[in-house]
Amino acid sequence: MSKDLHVRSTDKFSFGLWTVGNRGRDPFGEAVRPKIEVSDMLRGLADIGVYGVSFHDDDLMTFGASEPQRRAELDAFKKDLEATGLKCTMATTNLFYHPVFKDGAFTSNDPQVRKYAIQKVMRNLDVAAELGAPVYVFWGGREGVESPTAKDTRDALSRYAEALDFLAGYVKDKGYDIKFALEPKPNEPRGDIYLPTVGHALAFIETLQHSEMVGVNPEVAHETMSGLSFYQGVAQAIWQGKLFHIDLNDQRIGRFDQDFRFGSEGIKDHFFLVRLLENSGYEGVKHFDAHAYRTEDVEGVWDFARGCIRNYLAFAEKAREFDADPRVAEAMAYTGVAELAVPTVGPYTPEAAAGLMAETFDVDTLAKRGFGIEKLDQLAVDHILGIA
Ligand code: DIG
Ligand code: MN
Ligand code: MN
Repeated sequence: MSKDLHVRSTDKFSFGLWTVGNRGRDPFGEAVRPKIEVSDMLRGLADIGVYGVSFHDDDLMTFGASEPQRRAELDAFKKDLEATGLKCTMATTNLFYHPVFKDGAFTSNDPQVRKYAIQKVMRNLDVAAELGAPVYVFWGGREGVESPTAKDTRDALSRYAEALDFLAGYVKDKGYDIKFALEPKPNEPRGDIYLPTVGHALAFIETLQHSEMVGVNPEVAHETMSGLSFYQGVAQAIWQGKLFHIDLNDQRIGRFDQDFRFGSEGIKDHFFLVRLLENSGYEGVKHFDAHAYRTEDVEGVWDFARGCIRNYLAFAEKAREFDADPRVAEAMAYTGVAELAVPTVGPYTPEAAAGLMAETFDVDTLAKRGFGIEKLDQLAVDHILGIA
């Protein structure tokens, strides 16, 4: 009998409309599932304890629709939110599906396309503000190249920064309570995508005019595609106060963007990721940007959604058990985990430098120390496997 795991009010799980709405189309095959109406999505998500939903403009309002039709579609969504109690926790723009964006949106070589992209975001920022979405994500899926001859990267990054600065100015001018979160990805659909990793994005943000309102939205699959540790990228984003949102899913390294159910692949990685999110004071939503296997029918889609939540809750429970285990505290003390939190020399002063210079170190004895990390890591694996 599977163990019951219950969603807590503090969990704040959220899903993109495009996740449970994914119909299973892929580059090699047609859709395999019928369209799920937005109202049915919201009811289904509310039924499994979800807190919020996110959307691309075109997920919600028909591309190219008249203002009255957009308004009608938006009002219907607002009614569904009210009926289900779900919050709108993030909004974003589809700047990747329509052929007009084939050479990029903010970084298209065509200035008319660049202007249209910025206008498309402005229109959806108005919608995001109306729905109370606190975070606006920018995933630049088409911002990149196949051939380096096509764009001077320095110009592309300047246009990217210019667009974000202009849009941040729009948000401030309108008085919207919205923060921006950049979502890195190394490639796919473009041969190379700008801002490919959390590190690139964090460095880029510091060049922006309103950097204080711009953070990152790291995605498990994307950082893993780069061969990097998602956990380490999230930890640095938290350390820099820039984890504004997060895309949880799963991925096997060296493959296309799989967007698997959270917890279906990286068991140990996600144990430590969830422990970090739970212990770091991260107050944002736990957003799933994933979709069911193409093999699934609509019932399988809800198995997928429940599985994302179940796995997060399971990792959170195991992390609590791990941190409550006195053997773990003892092993951590031996390893010196808490010692790393102690400053080494503190701020520079000539006196501190002179004092350090005068110190002597018994390097041979220091070199002999064992840190006991095998024992500590095995305790983590024991807890993950339920054999602690
Ligand atoms: C893909 O990982 C991207 C798009 O689905 C969307 O723009 C963003 C929102 O989390 N993730
Ligand atoms: Mn992805
Ligand atoms: Mn994503």
